[in-house]
Amino acid sequence: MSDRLQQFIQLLRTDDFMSGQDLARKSGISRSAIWKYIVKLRRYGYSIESRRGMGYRLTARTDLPVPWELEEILKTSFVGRKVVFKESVDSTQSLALRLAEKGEASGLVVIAEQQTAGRGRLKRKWASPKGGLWLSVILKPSITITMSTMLPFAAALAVCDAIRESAKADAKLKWPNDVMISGKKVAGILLDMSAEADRINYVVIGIGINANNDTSKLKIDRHAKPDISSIKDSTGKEVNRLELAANLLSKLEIYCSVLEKYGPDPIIREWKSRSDMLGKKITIVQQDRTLSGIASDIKEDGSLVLKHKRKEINIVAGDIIIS
Ligand code: BT5
Repeated sequence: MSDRLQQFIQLLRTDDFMSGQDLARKSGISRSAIWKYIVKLRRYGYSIESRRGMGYRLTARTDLPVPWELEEILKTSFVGRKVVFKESVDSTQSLALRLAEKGEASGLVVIAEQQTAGRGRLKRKWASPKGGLWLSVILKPSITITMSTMLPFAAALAVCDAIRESAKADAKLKWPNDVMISGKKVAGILLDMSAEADRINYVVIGIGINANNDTSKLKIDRHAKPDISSIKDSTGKEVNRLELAANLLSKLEIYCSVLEKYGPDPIIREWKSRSDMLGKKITIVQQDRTLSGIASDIKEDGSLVLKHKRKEINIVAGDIIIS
């Protein structure tokens, strides 16, 4: 986004209508290009009133987390200080991985208004139409490879807290990486990592939040459909995605630095306090087996302890159904 467009938005923000001529003069954009800028901003979700003989006036700002708006409200020191925004992309995760491979710094965030090939864990598809919040963050944390299993937990905490704050919804956590409202999945987390010997080169944390998208229209695997929702569908109100994203990025920065400084304990403690599945009867669906029992604890490595026929079994992967 050029500085010119940013300046253009500043000019439109003034209370009065501004003529095309004045806009052109003050922004340095040619008169013939003014209309193109107006169309572009409207496409990004800005409401701009135009009146014959009077000019243009900004009546509502966008709620999309575009870099120039995020920059104004972000309170982080490095996460989100550089943002790549796409109206449409195959997957923010794939793009962020390519950028990380090229040497982009820790904290870079890729955000898309929609994804055409969004992905979940185990190469599953992640439906990502307009209205949601789809983003990936490059991080280079100073932690051991073993401790990296805690990163999705730190990210889930950040998502949970950001939803609680920005949407005033009672978000809860479900193992391993789901964020739920009223028992329905509203967000998921994905972790990709590049490491050598005992050193992490970088990780890319992908976060998908059904914010204002209509989940009844999502094209996803049939089995998961009854258990999913969006923030809007579950609260009845749209959430401001710009505020949600800013909140999320600052909490992600905080929880990752907690992990770096103090290790897994505080992350697991906070995670447990936002989850209501411990002590409940659950069924774990894994690729080759299904197990039922009581979810009894989360261990330091992020594995779930399942009490099954008087035995304790450590579960490292799987999908959970809470009875
Ligand atoms: C996840 O996988 O929950 C991780 C999702 C991560 C998505 C983000 S979006 C930004 C970044 N870029 C990407 O390409 N990905 C990340 P998992 O637990 O495996 O859940 C996947 C399953 O959830 C699918 O098999 C579907 O059944 C279901 N699903 C698909 N789209 C969904 C949606 N929008 N909301 C809820 N469930 C969905």
